[in-house]
Amino acid sequence: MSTILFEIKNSISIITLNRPEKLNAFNREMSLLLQEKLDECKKKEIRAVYITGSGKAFSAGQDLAEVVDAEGQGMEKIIVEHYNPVVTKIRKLEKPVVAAINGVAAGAGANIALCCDIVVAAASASFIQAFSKIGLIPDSGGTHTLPRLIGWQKASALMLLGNKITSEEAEKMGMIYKVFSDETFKEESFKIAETVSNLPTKALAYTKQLLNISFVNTFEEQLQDEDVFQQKAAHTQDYKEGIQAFLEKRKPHFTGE
Ligand code: T3D
Repeated sequence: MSTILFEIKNSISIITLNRPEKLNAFNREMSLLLQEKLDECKKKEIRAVYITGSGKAFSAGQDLAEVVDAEGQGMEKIIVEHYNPVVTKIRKLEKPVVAAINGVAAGAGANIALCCDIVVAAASASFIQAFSKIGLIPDSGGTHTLPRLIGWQKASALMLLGNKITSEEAEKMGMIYKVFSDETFKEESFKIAETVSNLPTKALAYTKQLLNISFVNTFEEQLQDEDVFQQKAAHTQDYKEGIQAFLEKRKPHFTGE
């Protein structure tokens, strides 16, 4: 069985982290395969990405058995070749990425989830910045992403203490978008992917790019960048369709063009 399952349903690529017996902990093979699959999502026909885990976890982060293996990768390779490319590819992908957190998300597993565009979780899921428990610092962009999501103080406490929080707590503090009951989670989380896959893909990509730079830009710089991207959006077919559909009082049919 592959460590990453990949399926395309309509225009949505479904990526499933698939080492359930290890709580979908990342070994080298899984990290590299995830990168490969994220690259495949650049294809024009893909208009949304849905990432989840198989079994009871989303991901327990780095496979800790692999790091003590004498034949395994050193820390430098793990960060530079496994995690940094994954989170960079997700942030740069010009498609919305929905993370559907079905169970525990720990360490790099949590921070990969949190860099996705829309993060939803099952009621029984949980999040842990597990790094401090094993003498590491939070990686996979966590020290950048988490304070921006929930504020410096809460991020600091979660990262230093390494406490497990429930998905409800994560939702309350703004770490994730929504929690669904375990019974409806699969269906509801996938509906979000379906919804975004039918929206104007290019406008969503431009929005994502603006969000990527919004915390480093000054207000004036951001206004200039909004102008640039709005001009681009205004030249898309989907913009024409959006206006036409509004004037004709019908539902728009966006194609991603
Ligand atoms: O060098 C580097 O490490 C650099 C990279 C850093 C990136 C990182 O992600 S560092 C953080 C790594 N992750 C962790 O520290 C989390 C470790 N896991 C846990 O704390 C707990 O397993 C969980 C809180 C995630 C879940 O707890 P629980 O009680 O639901 O499950 P469990 O019984 O602990 O785990 C079930 C099995 O999965 C168990 O195997 P077994 O005994 O049934 O054969 C356990 O050993 C295995 N497992 C869980 N997490 C990992 C793992 N195996 C390898 N690596 C793991 N990360």
